[in-house]
Amino acid sequence: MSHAWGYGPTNGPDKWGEDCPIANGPRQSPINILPKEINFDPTLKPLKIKYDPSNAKGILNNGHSFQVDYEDDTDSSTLTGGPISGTYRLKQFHFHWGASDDRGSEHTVNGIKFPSELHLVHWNTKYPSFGEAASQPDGLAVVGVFLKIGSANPRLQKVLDALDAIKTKGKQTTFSNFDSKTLLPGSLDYWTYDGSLTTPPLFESVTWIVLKEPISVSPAQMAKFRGLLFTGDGEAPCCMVDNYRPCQALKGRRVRASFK
Ligand code: SG7
Ligand code: ZN
Repeated sequence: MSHAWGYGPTNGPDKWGEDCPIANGPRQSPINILPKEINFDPTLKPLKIKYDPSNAKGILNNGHSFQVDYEDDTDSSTLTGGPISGTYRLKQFHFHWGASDDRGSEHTVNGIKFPSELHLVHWNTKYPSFGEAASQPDGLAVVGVFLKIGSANPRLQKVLDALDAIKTKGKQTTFSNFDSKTLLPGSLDYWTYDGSLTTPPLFESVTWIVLKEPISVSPAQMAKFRGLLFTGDGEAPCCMVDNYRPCQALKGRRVRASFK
């Protein structure tokens, strides 16, 4: 791959291994979740999420997705409990989505793709920073939430309304007072397994926590995601769609469920 990674035919997931040999490693993500084969683990604790809406600071088109960034210099927005030990701080959230409603999620359930998947990225405060945590086996915890087509989700609207201001790669704007907890479904039941970042550098540093219950999004709201561009100002415009990595081999890993 002689150019930057992306999701196209010449720089997409099939080519990432050329620059990132870990692409074929033992704990890659995402995976297909087969609920019937997953054991309930009664030792798993409930997730504890404490988010401070005043920590949201900006929203950025990074050329692969868009992300809402949080101030992470104190323990004001944290994830604890669940499968993790210690305290993980919220760094950012972002989404993956398809060109149409029949695909877009990274994880799948019984082979079924959802139109989008939200990722809330947290880092383990036993390390000094996100950057240092990102390559450690217990460095990151990402909460994944599926989006399914249904009624319009009013809690997504503030995020979607900000997208006009960050249409092209590299654009960012302030984004404050947003409670990301409002994006979560009613139930925090989850599946969990040891995995990786789903984009280069594909570090095997993520404890994945995938929520069972999807949140809803309307077709018109999904269309709004697809109005973003992978490209920067002055480049031939290319719509930001299908920015998901396909499922990777389980390679003997055990997936556990927090619920029966
Ligand atoms: C998105 O997914 C971005 C990345 C993120 C990546 O493309 O939001 O964030 C940045 C800072 O570029 O990478 C290290 C990281 O969080 C992979 O994250 S994911 O594994 O949760 N999908
Ligand atoms: Zn992601």
